[in-house]
Amino acid sequence: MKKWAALFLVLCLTAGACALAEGGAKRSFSFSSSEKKEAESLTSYLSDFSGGTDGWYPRSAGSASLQVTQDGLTIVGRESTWNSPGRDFPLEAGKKYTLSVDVLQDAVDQAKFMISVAHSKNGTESYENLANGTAKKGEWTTLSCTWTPGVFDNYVLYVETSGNGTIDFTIRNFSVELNELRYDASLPSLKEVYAKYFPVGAAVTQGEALDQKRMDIYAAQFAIFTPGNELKPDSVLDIAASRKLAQDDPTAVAVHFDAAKPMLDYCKEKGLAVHGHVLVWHSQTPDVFFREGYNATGKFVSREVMLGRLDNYVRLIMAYMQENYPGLIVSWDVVNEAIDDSTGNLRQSNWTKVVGDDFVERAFEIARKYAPEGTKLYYNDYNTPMAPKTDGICALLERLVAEGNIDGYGFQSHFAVGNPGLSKIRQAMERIEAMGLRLRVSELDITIKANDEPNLRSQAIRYENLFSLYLEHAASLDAVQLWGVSDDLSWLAPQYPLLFDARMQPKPAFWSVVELAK
Ligand code: 9MR
Repeated sequence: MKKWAALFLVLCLTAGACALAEGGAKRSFSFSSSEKKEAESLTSYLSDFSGGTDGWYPRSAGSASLQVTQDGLTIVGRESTWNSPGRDFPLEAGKKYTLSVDVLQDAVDQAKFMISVAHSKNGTESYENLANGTAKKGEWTTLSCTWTPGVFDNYVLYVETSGNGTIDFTIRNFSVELNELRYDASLPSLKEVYAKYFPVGAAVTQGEALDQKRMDIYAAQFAIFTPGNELKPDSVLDIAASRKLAQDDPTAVAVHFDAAKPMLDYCKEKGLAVHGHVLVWHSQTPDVFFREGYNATGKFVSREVMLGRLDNYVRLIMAYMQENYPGLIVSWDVVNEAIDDSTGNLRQSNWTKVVGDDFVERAFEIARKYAPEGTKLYYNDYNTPMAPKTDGICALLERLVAEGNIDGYGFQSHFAVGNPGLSKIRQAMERIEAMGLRLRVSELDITIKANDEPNLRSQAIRYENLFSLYLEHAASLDAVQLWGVSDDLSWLAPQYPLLFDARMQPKPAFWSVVELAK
C-alpha cells in the first residue's frame, strides 16, 4: 500500500468518522462528542448495505418490502410513489448536512428520484423534498444536496420516485455528513512543500471569503488566490451607473468591486497574492455591455465605441486595484475561452460581432497599457490538449506573441481521471513553452464518478501523475492553481474533484500530492 493510502486509512480510523475501509466494507455510524447530545447527534453516516438493511425499513402502507442485494438495497412491491426505503436519523436543527445517495432503476427509460424527509412535531408529520435527480435505465445516478433541518422531534430520510409510479429501484452509498470543518492544523501545507517549485493556489468565491475560519485554513495551504466569479464582468460592471454615464459619453463605463472585496481585503491583510480572473469573456458578461445606451433593446455599438468601453473598463479596474490594493494582483487572465472546441476557430460571440476577430489582441494591448509594470498577462482556456482546439489556441497565442503583450497561457485543466492522457497534456504544455510563453495551471480539478475508495484512489494517482508532470516543468510554471478547495463548494460538487472533502479533511489526493513533493 502506498504511503498516502496508509496515512489516509489511519486518519480515517482515528477520526472515527470515515466510512472507507480496505476490502470494500463501507459502513460507519459515528457521533459527535457534544456533551448534551452525546450519542444522539450524527456527524457522519454511510452505508453500502453490505452488512444488511442497516436500520432501513420500507415506508409503505401495503406490500412494499426491502431486499439486500449485491448492488445495494432494493425496494419491490411499491404501490405509490412515496413507498420508499427510509431510516430514522438523529439530526440536529440548525446544523448543515450534506446528503447523498446513488439510485438505480431498470424499469423505464428514465425516472425522477428524490431524497425526502418526513419529520414530525408534536405528533404532526410533514415532508420536504431535498435532492432531485433523473436516473436513466440501468445507470447509477447520484442525488445530493445540503440541508439544514428545522426544529422537529424526529427525522426520517427516504428515497422516493417523483412520478413513474411504482417501479422497483435500488439505492447504495446513502450518506449523511455534518458540514462542520474538521481541519487538522498539523497537516503539511501544500504551499510550503511546493514552495521551491511553484506557488500552489486556489479559486475562492465570495461566500468562502466571508468565512474567516475557512479562509485561515485556506491561507495555511495556498499561496495565491483567485476569485471564482467576483472579478468577472457580470460582477464588476455597474450597469445602472454605466447607463447614466452613457448619456454623455457612449464609451463611459462604471464599475464596482463589492463581490470581490472580502477576498481582496483578506489577501491584503495576510500578505497573500491574487490572480485576477477575468477581464474579457463571452460568458458572464451582460449583453447590454455591447448595446447602445446599455439598453437591452439598443443596437450593438460600433467597434470604436466598444473598444472605448473596453479601454475604460480595464483602466478603471487597474486604477482601483492600484489605489486600494497596490501590488496585490500579480497577474490577470486577460481573455478567457475565445477558441471554439469543435473548429479551433475563434468562438462567435458579442466580442467577435461588435469588435471583430482581433478582439483578443486588442484586449491584450489595452491590458498591457494599464496593468502595473511586472503584472503577468495570460490567455486562459480549457480542453487545451484536444484537437482541433490545440491548433486553434496555439495559432491565437502566436498572434499574441507577435504583438508582444502576452506573458503566458492559463492551462485550465478541468480533467477526468482517465482523460485526457498524460502524454497529450505534456505535448500541449511543451508546444506552448516552445513559443517562449510562461504556463499557469489555472483551474485544476479532477472529477470522479463516486466518492468511494476505488475512485478516490484513482483520483489520487491522477493528481500525483499530473503534479509529477508539473514538477518536470516547474521552470516554466508560474503557479498551479486548483479550481476550488473543498468538494462541496466546487462547481462540480457531485463529482468530488478537489483535494479536501466537505469538512476540510484531506483526501487521498491531498496526500499523494504532498508525498510527491517531499
Ligand atoms: O466556478 C465558476 C462557477 O461558479 C460559475 O457558475 C461558472 C459560470 O460560468 O464559472 C465557473 O468558473 C469557470 C471559469 O470562470 C472559467 N473556466 C471554467 C470555470 C468552470 O465553469
